Amino acid sequence: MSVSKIATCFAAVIISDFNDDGETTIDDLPDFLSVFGKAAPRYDLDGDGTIGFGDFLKFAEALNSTG
Ligand SMILES: [Ca+2]
Ligand SMILES: [Ca+2]
Repeated sequence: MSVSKIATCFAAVIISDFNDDGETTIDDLPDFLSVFGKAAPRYDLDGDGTIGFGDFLKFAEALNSTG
């Protein structure tokens, strides 16, 4: 695995670690849902300005990548 690929993986996990416990798990989902449909940059994983389904997909990806 290349260094840049590892860095990308790592960033994806950190950005979706909403409860700051160091990893993306199902425990981060309640925090995410609490801002669904609102403007919350911390949770805006796809960068479109609001929290929506696109962000949920990114979260699900990060969840999968952590196994
Ligand atoms: Ca977490
Ligand atoms: Ca978004």
